[in-house]
Amino acid sequence: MNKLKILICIASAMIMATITGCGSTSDEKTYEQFLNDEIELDGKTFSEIFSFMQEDFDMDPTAFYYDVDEDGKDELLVSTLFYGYNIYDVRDGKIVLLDCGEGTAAACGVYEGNGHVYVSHSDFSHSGRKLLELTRYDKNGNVVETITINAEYWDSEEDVYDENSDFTYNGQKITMQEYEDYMSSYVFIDADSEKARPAQ
Ligand SMILES: [Ca+2]
Repeated sequence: MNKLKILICIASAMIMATITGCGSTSDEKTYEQFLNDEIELDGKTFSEIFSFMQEDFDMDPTAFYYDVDEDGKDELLVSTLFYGYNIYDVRDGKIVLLDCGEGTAAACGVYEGNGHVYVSHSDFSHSGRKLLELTRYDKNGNVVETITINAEYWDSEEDVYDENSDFTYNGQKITMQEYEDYMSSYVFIDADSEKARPAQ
């Protein structure tokens, strides 16, 4: 290799390192600015969005990073306890809300299983039903797969399911064993999970 070729190699390696480095650090910087109330989302700061946590539950939300859409870059997850997670992504340098809970009947979470990461909406807190909907997003926020795994037992006096309850997977009837096999194949992701990183 002559001198010029070596120089070109070094120069292009440096440019690549700068581009990749800037890409990930600027996303992280945007999340940090959001967490520090330095930027707003829809006219509200982080503290304003989550002020209900102090008012209703007398506690602060916990925030952590996890790659929810499998693009190699972490999203910001903010746990709101009863409503589950608010999940934020950075697109074109701006913070966006990818998904969130809709009350306790559709609390938002994240599961890993079936070789993928899914955003969940679930109702495990009301009687007569355990409903789970898993949504897989791509990096642009488009839904690429949806799975529903439900158990319904409206007439159970003890509020527990048994072999005679209604179990479905994507609307198709399944057995209790199949239901439990599906449920145990998905692992819930929280701030203590292996690939999660604390955000504050
Ligand atoms: Ca990601």
